[in-house]
Amino acid sequence: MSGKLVVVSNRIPTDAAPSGGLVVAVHDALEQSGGLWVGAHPERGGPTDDGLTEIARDSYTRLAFHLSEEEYDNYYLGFSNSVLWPICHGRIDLVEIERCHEATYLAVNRRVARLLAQHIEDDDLVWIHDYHFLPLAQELRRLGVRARIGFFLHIPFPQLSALSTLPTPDDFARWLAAFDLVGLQTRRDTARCLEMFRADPRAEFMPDGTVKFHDRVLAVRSFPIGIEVDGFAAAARAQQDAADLGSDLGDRLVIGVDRLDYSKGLPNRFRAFGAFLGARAPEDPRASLLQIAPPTRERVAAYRAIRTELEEIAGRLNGEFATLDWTPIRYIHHAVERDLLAGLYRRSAACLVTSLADGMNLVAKEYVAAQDPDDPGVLILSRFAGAAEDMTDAILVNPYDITEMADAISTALAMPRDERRARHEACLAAVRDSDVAVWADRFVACLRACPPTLMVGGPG
Ligand code: ADQ
Repeated sequence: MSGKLVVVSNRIPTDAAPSGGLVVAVHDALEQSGGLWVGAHPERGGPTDDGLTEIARDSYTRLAFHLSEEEYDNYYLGFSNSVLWPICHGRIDLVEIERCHEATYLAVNRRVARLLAQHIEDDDLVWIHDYHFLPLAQELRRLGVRARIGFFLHIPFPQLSALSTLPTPDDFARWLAAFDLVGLQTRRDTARCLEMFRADPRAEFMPDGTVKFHDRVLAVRSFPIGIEVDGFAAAARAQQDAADLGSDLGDRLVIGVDRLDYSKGLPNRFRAFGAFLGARAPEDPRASLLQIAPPTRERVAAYRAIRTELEEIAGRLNGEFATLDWTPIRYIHHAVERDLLAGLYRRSAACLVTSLADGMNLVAKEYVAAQDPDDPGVLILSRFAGAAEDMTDAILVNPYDITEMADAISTALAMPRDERRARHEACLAAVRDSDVAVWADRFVACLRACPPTLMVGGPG
């Protein structure tokens, strides 16, 4: 029998009843096993070396570490989001290397390890999430932690050549090798991770496919993340029954929902919608694009630039195509409440997901789950989103090809009902296979099955 589950993620829910797919799945897993959830305190500026602050205790406990303003700038906006995020998303042109950012990233991980280690017993399972904590297992091992430690990377695994952009490229493999299990979103990401170890003279492949790295052995597997399918579908149905979701949105609504991030391919999406508008005959029915994209990480220059670029394109296209009673592109800059979002998906004839790189993309899965199976809308999905690996019955597009995306919009809006139903059924089956509860159970079971860690310390 294993001990408790210990989860570490940058964001930690502060509500008694958390909402949102991932948060709900982790919450449910912790309710079953009891344990701890550790993350950054939502308010910055508290004491940074004063232990972990308890923010909730029920069937499990939530603990937070504090970040100073400077740490937030250097660790979160700096190394995490101006080095690791662009490297993992194939945008090495946007990497901003600052020695003090890297130093703070390592220092925050060292401090979190010190605060966390006192709460971990040998038979616990520790599950660490995402690129903010790549060196955390190495730091925990240095402190003598022997528990099984797993890592899940929510974003794409970087290409080997992009890793050379890191200030100290050899660190990446060493950080990962301190975990017992490395979980990735897709088979493609798993192949990239194994390729990195294959190219590393410090690594050796074992007959069972695990990787030996100095004195440690780790497993690398894919665990495609999903959503809470039934809950989301029920919310979409309830919205349709309960509310008139803006009748002035028009009949042929195309929806896009994203954080405003350069990885989501938004400028090309707008250009493709413009090309679709340009190609339509005057007697064709009108279609509108509803784009919901709240800005994030606005203190990073690349995020400010994408916002300006999008506003320019939307303004230009509306100037060219709008009429007194029709605005072809509606662009909303704020988050929309989840139930309303579910209803908007259900009301939309098509959804555009055009990521240039994306770990999975949950919007694609939410859109499919929200549809009326009898009269479903059509998902247009970038083949560079992790979701495309299993949702092959969506209309798959190359997000760099404006004409192909414009054609896909026409095809989706004209698609006969039988074809829409058949494609939707196949996509929904893929979404069900990766339901978020299944995802969490599979990861935890796989971590529990890892052989116990005999040696601590190890490399570096
Ligand atoms: P994200 O990059 O944030 O996630 P995504 O997977 O699409 O991308 O998840 C976004 C979530 O936020 C969805 O649940 C969506 O509904 C919600 N959301 C986005 N914009 C919203 C808005 N304006 N209003 C309300 N809700 C909004 C990262 C990785 C992804 C990976 C996930 C999960 O980049 O590739 O799929 O983690 O692992």
